Amino acid sequence: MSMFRFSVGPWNVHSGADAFGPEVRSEIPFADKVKRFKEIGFDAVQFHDDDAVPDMNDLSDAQIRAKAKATRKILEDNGLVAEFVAPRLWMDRRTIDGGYTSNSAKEREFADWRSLRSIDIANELGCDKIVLWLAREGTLCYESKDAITSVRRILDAINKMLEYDKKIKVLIETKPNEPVDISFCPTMGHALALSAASVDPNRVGGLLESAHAMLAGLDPANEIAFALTFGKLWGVHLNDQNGLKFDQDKAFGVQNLRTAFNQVKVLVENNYGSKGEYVGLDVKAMRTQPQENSYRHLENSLKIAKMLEEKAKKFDYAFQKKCVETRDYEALEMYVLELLMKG
Ligand code: GLO
Ligand code: MG
Repeated sequence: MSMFRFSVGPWNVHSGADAFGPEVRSEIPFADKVKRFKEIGFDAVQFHDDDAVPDMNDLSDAQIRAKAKATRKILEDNGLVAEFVAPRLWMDRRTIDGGYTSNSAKEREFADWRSLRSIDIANELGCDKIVLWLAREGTLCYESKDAITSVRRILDAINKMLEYDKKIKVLIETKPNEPVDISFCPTMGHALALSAASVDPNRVGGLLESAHAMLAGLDPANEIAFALTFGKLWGVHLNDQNGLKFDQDKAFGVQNLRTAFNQVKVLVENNYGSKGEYVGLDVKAMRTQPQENSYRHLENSLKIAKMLEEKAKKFDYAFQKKCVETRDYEALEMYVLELLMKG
């Protein structure tokens, strides 16, 4: 039995379009995805604001709430709950140059509007977490934005959210690159600095995505541990990545099994989830996959996470202690590899 509860976003089942080619699978309706998520073994769904309320830019605040309520009904009918809502601040023409850090005051206003509506949607969905993936909060041209002003603008936006709703929590999902090569909030350390500087540090934490840490050249297990040290790990996006390439969102553990193991191990050791946190996935099927394999990467990731959880629970701490005492790290390393490779 897993000690974890798992979550997934509807964008994890997608048509396979990439920067170099169009869709290769057909879009699956949201309600169908939700039904399959439950069957596969998920407990909660992650949302972008417009996953829950499509075309929200054209709706009044009241209409947005009503539509979010209807989405909640779909979740409830399938025995699922919402984990978080993330304002999608990277798709609209008004966020071409970023949301909170856009050089245009009007565009920053739009970003704030989407953020506050995300809070309304979260309230209707019955969750208290807002995730900020700061996709375009950075720049492609260093001299085009003042870095200090930009960091302050991100902080101001977070403070506005905290003030708008006194119960909502903000989780910063860090990423060093893509779609911008120069990010204002690339790592967990940056997220926690923003948390500390906010008007309510107790309500600002982090969400660590494995691949994002790797793309920063960091160890995801250590990024997780860093946030756990301060009680700030409120979400994870487990996935995998083949080195410093484009953002791949590979199935969890398929590329770097030992690193995946250490992520699960640190979560297990620290009783992650005991305060209601979910183990979230953020994985994408390979573009080569036919329609009938639309969910296979999710099934595999879940299975791998649970298998690694079992391995972590079997970890021989007495042997580890002995190895540490004699500084026999070769033996310890071999033990870990055998633990992972033996059935
Ligand atoms: C992309 C991000 C993205 C976010 C999602 C929720 O690199 O990982 O998938 O996790 O938009 O904020
Ligand atoms: Mg993610």
